[in-house]
Amino acid sequence: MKHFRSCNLCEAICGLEIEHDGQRVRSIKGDKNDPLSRGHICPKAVALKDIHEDPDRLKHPVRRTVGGWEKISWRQAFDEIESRLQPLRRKHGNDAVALYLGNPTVHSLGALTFIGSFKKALATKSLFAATSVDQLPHHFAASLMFGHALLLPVPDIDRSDFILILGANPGASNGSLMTAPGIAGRLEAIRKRGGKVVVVDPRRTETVRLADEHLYIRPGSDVLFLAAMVHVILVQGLDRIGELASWTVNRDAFRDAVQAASPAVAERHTGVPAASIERLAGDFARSKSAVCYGRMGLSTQAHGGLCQWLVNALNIITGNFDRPGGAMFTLPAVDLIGRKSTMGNRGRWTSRVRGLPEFDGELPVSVLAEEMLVEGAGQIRALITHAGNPVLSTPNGRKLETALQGLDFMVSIDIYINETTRHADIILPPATGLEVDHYDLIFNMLAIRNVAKFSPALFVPTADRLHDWQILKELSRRLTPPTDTALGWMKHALWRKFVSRWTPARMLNLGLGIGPYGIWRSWAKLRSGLNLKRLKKSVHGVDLGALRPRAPGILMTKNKKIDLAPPVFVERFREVSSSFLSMQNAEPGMFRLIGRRQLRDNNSWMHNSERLVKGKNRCTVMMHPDDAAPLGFADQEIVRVGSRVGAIDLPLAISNDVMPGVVCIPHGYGHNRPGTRLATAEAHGGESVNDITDDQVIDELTGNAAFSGQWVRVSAVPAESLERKGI
Ligand SMILES: Nc1nc2c(c(=O)[nH]1)N[C@H]1C(S)=C(S)[C@@H](COP(=O)(O)OP(=O)(O)OC[C@H]3O[C@@H](n4cnc5c(=O)[nH]c(N)nc54)[C@H](O)[C@@H]3O)O[C@H]1N2
Ligand SMILES: Nc1nc2c(c(=O)[nH]1)N[C@H]1C(S)=C(S)[C@@H](COP(=O)(O)OP(=O)(O)OC[C@H]3O[C@@H](n4cnc5c(=O)[nH]c(N)nc54)[C@H](O)[C@@H]3O)O[C@H]1N2
Ligand code: SF4
Ligand SMILES: [Mo]
Repeated sequence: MKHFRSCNLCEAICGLEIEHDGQRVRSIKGDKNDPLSRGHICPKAVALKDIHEDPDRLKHPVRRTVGGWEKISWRQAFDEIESRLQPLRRKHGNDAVALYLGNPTVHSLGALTFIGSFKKALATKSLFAATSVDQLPHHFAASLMFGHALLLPVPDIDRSDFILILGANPGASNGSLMTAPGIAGRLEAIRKRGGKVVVVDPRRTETVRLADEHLYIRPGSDVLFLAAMVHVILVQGLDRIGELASWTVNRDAFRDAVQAASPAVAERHTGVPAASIERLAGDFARSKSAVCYGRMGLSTQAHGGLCQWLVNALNIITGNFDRPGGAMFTLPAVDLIGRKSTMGNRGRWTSRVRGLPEFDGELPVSVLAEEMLVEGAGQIRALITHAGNPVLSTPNGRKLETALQGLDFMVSIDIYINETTRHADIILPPATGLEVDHYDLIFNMLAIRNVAKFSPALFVPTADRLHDWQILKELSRRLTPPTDTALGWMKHALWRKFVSRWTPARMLNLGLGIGPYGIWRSWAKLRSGLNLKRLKKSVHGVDLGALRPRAPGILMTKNKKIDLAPPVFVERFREVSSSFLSMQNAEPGMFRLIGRRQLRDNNSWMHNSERLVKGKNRCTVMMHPDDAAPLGFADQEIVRVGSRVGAIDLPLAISNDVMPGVVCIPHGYGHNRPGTRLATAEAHGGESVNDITDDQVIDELTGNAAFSGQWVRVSAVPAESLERKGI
């Protein structure tokens, strides 16, 4: 039998064609009829089968006891959570219970439809997410420039003649904040139609192999490169803002802000030759259409916020914003952007210990550990994690690990006992993967074409299993703060009457129905518009067309205009440009650290699939031969990489593909810590790079973790420690 669905493991949402016999998966292939992915998949898709069959995956709640994990019933689990958390909240306040939302949360329809009410029930200001180790600067820039954190422009690569890629490696990651399955073919198509693909990256990546040109850049210095690009364009009069002019404000202030950022200044700090910057700026501005795209490597660095501001600005001043071939907004079938601007959602409260401001309700996860460890009023005493593994994925993971051990209570909603959840008192495992209905609420909003697809569950979980939304709903019900006001009572009654009957399918049906293509949109649409029933009929998904210009109507700033120079950015840029750190005085043995996503990894959690981890050890330190030689290092030798917060020992991979002065280590490894229950992953342990990334090193503007460009020291491993490890 054949089953069609989309893969929800990464942002590419590839269409899958699954052969099965009702019990087991026989094969997983790309669905050629999926309007977006047209048959593309990557090796991870097949691992959906492995996750489904994984004996280490949890299927029932477990409780940690001195004697080990014990199976408990859902009832027992919910009772215990309620009886532990409610008194704690009464005594210490709601903020004493923190919530951390990990990456798969945004890949789950069930979680997304019920996480909002769960957050409301918890009513905590101690809210954290993978956002602040990831795309926070994009939201920050979108909020200040366009009026809403979710107004994220997507590169319209299928119609572009020039793509400038900074700090992204879609060749391995399959794209991010740009849902574009089969990226290699799309980049090739740009080149075939006479266009150009340029990559700026401290490493010669998989994407570089698909590009016309690659420029090395010193990690963390992109802000000056981007500023020099716009500087050249403005000084040489190459800007052609065109009709955008009538709804873009503060253009003079923007011009003033980048006035001093000449290519010569940029060269000194970035290592990119001034002549290359000038040439590139000219090519970009003169191209029929062009788009600048900057992702992880650009966001998780000390100036991530400024970088995303300048990326948007570069697209705007060259007239490549909201027009085909440039950076465009989608018109998704379910539109999650409400009518309320998020512009003021910043700094309404601050973290207790370091005083970092919230953004859109979240605090930077870099402060999570200290908020648990530093004693006093307002201290975090309990934690709920949802689909996250912050011990491996947030900076200074060891410190967080220590902090977790000191908590009064911890709950994890997760499918594995891993490096984080092993510290939980109770783990609640939801159905996942092939067992759930799916519709991509988030990534359809970020896709390079407007598409929609519903994936029904392939295997129905047994009656004793729960979905994430059922777990969240029950927790919300039990953890809603007691109320004694009439309004509160009414709300509660309404909840019981209506909300308790909601399911993800009903919510999706409503979202589709009132959405831009929906059945409830107009009388005419009653016949042809979308609702869930109609969407289900198109098993491969529906194509809703290419992206269309949406401004100025879509803008949510007060004056409905784009702010090219929000004062927050201008001021920060002034500070940064006068105090920029260069690499020139690096001592021998000191390097700038960067990360590395690899095709067969998925952050920290898919290493339990033998098919993905087999083969050569991938958790290595990449170093240029010119750096290795004077230090006397040989290829494959185990070296120690250390920072203020810790040290890890890993094999060296000497390679010409990394820039001199830089070392490159993947994240998401480190599974050989005691106490996990991941057979395969443990064997392929590696070390966690976040044992050495510093929680104090952040983008001061946005609070995002600054993984890229942190200083580390690489040295030989003392002989006695090698012996201890049996190496
Ligand atoms: N040094 C460094 N650190 C990084 C990064 C980097 O590039 N370098 N990248 C950062 C980025 S971009 C991200 S997004 C974060 C990711 O950080 P996290 O989201 O904290 O970590 P993941 O590894 O994605 O862990 C996902 C967890 O979800 C569980 N899970 C999987 N499927 C389901 C499900 O259906 N339901 C539930 N409830 N749980 C599920 C898994 O078992 C796992 O525990 O890491 C960040 N950390
Ligand atoms: N196979 C695989 N795919 C994934 C994931 C995965 O773990 N594995 N994770 C998913 C997730 S959660 C995300 S967020 C996306 C992320 O997807 P991408 O945004 O493509 O992220 P990366 O692949 O980490 O690529 C970041 C690039 O930035 C470069 N870089 C590092 N520092 C700097 C710098 O200072 N300046 C510049 N210019 N470049 C720099 C790195 O060398 C690297 O090539 O991938 C998703 N897809
Ligand atoms: S690229 Fe992403 S969505 Fe596509 S098959 Fe691979 S993991 Fe799944
Ligand atoms: Mo991410």
